[in-house]
Amino acid sequence: MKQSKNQSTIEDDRTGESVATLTRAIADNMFYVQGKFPATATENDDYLAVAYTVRDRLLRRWIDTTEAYIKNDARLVCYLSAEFLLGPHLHNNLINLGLVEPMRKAVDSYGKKLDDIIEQEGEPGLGNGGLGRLAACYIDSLASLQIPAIGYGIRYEYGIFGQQIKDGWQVETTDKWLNLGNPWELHRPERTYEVKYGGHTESQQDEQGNFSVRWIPNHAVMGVAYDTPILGYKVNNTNILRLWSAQASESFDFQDFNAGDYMGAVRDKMDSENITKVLYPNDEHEQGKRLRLQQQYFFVSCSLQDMIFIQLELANDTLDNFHKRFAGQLNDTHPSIAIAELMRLLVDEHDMSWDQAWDITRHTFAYTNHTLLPEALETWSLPLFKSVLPRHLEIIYEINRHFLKQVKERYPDDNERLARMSLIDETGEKSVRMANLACVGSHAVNGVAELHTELLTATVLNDFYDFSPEKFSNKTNGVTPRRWIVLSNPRLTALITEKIGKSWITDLSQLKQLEAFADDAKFIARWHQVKLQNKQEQAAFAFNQTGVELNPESLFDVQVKRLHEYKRQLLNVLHIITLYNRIKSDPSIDIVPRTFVFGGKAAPSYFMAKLIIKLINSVADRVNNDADVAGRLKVVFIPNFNVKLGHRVYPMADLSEQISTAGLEASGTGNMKFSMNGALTIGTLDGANIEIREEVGKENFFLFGLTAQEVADLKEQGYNPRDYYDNNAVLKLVLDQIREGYFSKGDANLFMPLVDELLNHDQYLLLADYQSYIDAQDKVSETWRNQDLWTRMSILNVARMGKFSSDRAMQEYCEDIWKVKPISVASAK
Ligand code: 26Q
Repeated sequence: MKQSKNQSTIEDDRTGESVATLTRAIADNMFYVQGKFPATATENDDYLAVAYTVRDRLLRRWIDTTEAYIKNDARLVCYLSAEFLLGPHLHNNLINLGLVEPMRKAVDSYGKKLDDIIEQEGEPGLGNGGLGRLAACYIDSLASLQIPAIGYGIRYEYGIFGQQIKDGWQVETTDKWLNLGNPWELHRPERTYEVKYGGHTESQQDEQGNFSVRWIPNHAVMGVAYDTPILGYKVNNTNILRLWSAQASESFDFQDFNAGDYMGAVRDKMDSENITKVLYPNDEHEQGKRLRLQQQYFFVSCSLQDMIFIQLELANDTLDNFHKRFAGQLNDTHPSIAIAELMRLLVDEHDMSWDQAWDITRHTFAYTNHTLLPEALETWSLPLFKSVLPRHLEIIYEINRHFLKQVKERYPDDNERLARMSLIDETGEKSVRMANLACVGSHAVNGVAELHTELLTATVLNDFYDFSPEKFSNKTNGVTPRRWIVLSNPRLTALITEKIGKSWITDLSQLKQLEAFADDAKFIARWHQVKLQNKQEQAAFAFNQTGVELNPESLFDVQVKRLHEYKRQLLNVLHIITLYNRIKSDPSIDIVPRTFVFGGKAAPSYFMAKLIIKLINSVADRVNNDADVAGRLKVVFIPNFNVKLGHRVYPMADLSEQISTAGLEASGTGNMKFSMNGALTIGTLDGANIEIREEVGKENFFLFGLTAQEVADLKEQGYNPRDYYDNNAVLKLVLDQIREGYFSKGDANLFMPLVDELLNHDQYLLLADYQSYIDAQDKVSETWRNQDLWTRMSILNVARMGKFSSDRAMQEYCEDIWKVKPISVASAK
C-alpha cells in the first residue's frame, strides 16, 4: 500500500478492495491483460476482466500463504483424486473475499450486472458426480479451516460430456471447457515431471552384492502443472489445486526411438497428449481400459515426484521424514497405484531400503472407499498391467509376498482367506485388486457414512477389517455451506443471518438456533415466502429455457443425480404414473399439484439408464399434454444437470428423492444439499439418509422401503418380483401400460427391456418397495396440505443439518487420520 503526502491512502490496483479501486482494476485488466477496450469487448471479456481482478486478490494471499506454510514448516494434506468437480469460481471467490457488494457496485458503474457476469462463467466439469464434487467441497473446507493442503488431480481437456435431450433421448456433446480461456489457472512449466510407461526391467548386483532393479521403459510423457488458487472463506489461506496436463516428451520419443520416422514421432506425440484428453464418463467402474490406467499412473507419478521435490528442495528436509511432511489421501482406488509408485521412487530412484520405504509409504497414505457394489471394485488384468507398468507389478508382487506372509502367520491354515486377501486375484483371468492394495498400503481406511462403513467392514473389506480393525473408521461425508447455501440460496442466507447472525457459515451447528423460531408464525410465513420466491425464480428460468410453464404453488418433487438403476429413478416414474392413473380414472379427484423434476447424466454406454431417461421424457409428454390432468401434474427433465444447475435446483425443491435400494448408495451428498435448503426428504434407510433422519427427527422425514438387512434376507430366500405384480392391481396396470406402449405411442418394444428386467430380475427391488413408496408419497401429499406444518418441518430440517458440513468432515479427517493442524495466514496488507 502506498501512502501519499497528505496521508490519504491510495490502494494498490491489484490488491485494493474499495469500489473505486475495483472499478479501475477491471479496466486495467481488460486493457493490459486481454488487450481489449469497451468497444471491442465481448461478454466473455467482461467476465474475464472481473475474473482477473478477483484473481489478483487471490494471488496476494496465495504468496502470503506459501510463505507462512514454509516458515511454519507445515505438515501438508495431499488429496489425490482423479476428479474435482469444482463448479464456477467467480461467485465463490467473491463470497470468500467478502467482495460481492463492492464488486457489484464496480460492475454497475460500467452499466453491467454482476449477476450476468457471474452467469457467463462456464464450469470445469472435471468429475462425474458425488466423488468428484466431494473432493471439491473438501478442498474448500480445508482452506476455510486454514489447513495446509494441496489437491492433486488431472487437467482433463474435455470434462464430463454435455447432455442434450433430443426426441426424449440423451445425446452427448463434448465439453470444451477451456475454449474461452481459463483465468483461474496458472501454467507452471517449471513444475514438469517425466512419467514413464511400458518396457521391461533388469536386475543387477553391485560389488557389495546389493540387488537393484532398473526399469527400461519404452515410452515417456511429461506432466505439466496447472495451479488453481483455492481461497478459504474470510481467511487469507489460499491453498492450491494442482492439476497435471500431459505433454509429449520430445527428447525421449524423437531422438531415442523415432530417428528418421518423423510422422511416427508426431503420432507418438499425439498419443502422449491423449492421456489427459478426456474424463471417463462412468461413475461406476469400467473394466480395464489401458488409457484409464495410464491416466491414473500419470497424475499419481507427477504428484509424488512433486511432493518429493517439495520435501527436498522447498522444505530442505530428507525423504526419511516424507511421511511426517505429507498426509496423502486416496480418493477411492483411482490413485491407489501411488502405493507402488512411492515404493519405486524411494527404493529404485532414491536408494532407500525396502523396509524403510514400506514404513514411510504406509504412514503416508490413507484410503477412502466410496462403493459397496462388488462389481465396482477396481481390478486390472495382469497382462494389461504388466504392459503399462512392468516395474510396479514386480513391486506389487513383493508387497504381496511380505503381506501374505503376515496373514499366514496369523491364520496358518486358511488358504481361502489368503486367496481372498491376495493383491492378485488368481481366479479366472488373473488381475491386480486395487482395493486390496489400497488397504494394505494405508494406515487408515474409511467409509463415507455409518451404514456404508458397517457394511464395508462386514462384507467387501471384511478380511482386512479382521486383520487390522484399528485401521478402519467412518467419516460421514459433508458438503460446503458456502457454495450450497450462501452462494446458491441468497434469500435463505439473508433470512437465517437476520435471525442468528452469520457464525453459522463457518460453524454450521449454529443453525440449531433456528429451532427457537420453528413455531413463530411470522418466521414461518417468511420462510415459506423464501421458498416460494426461489420456485418462482426458477419457474421463470425454466420457462425461458424450455417454454414449459411450471406452477410455483405446486409441490416441487425433485430427483437430481447420475442415472443409475440402483438409484431407482424408475421407481419415481412408477409413482408418477400411479398418480396419473388416479386422475384418469376420476378427473375430478382432489390431488395435490406436483411438479416432478429430474436431472442427471447416464454413462454413454449404459443402455438401461439411457432408456430410463427416454421413459421419463415420454411420460412427461403424455402427462403434461393431457387435458384431464389440467396442469396438476408436470414432469420436467432438466438437460445437462451440473454444478451450476445444482445452484438453481436445490434451493427450489420441496421434496428430495433419496430412494436408492438400501445398502447400495454409499452416502449420497445431494441428500444433504436438499435438506440444508429446506427440502423434506422421502428416502430409504440408505447411506447418509439414515444419519440425516436421525438428526432432523423421524417425524420430519418420509421413510419407506426395506432395510439393507431385509434386502439381503429377501434376496437370500429367493426374490420373485412377479409376486408383487400379480398381487397389486395398481402396480400391474402401471407396468402393463409401460409395456404395451401407452407412453410410447403404441410402440410395445421400446420400453420392453425395462419391464422385462422388473418382472424377471428386479435386481434393485423396485417392486418390493413400490407399495411402501406410494404410501409414503401419499403421506407427503397429506402433509403438504398443511402448509404451516410443512414449513415448520422445513425449518427443523435446516436447523438440524449442522453435522453435514464438510467442515465437520474435514475436522474429523484432520484429527483422526491426518494429524494436521491449522496455520493461520496473516494479511500482508
Ligand atoms: C473407475 C474406473 C474407470 C472409469 C471410471 C471409474 C469411476 C469414476 C467415478 C468409478 C467411480 C466413480 C465415482 C463414484 C462416485 O461418485 N461414488 C459416490 O461417491 C459419493 C461421495 O462419497 C457418495 O456420496 C455416493 O454414494 C457414491 O456413489
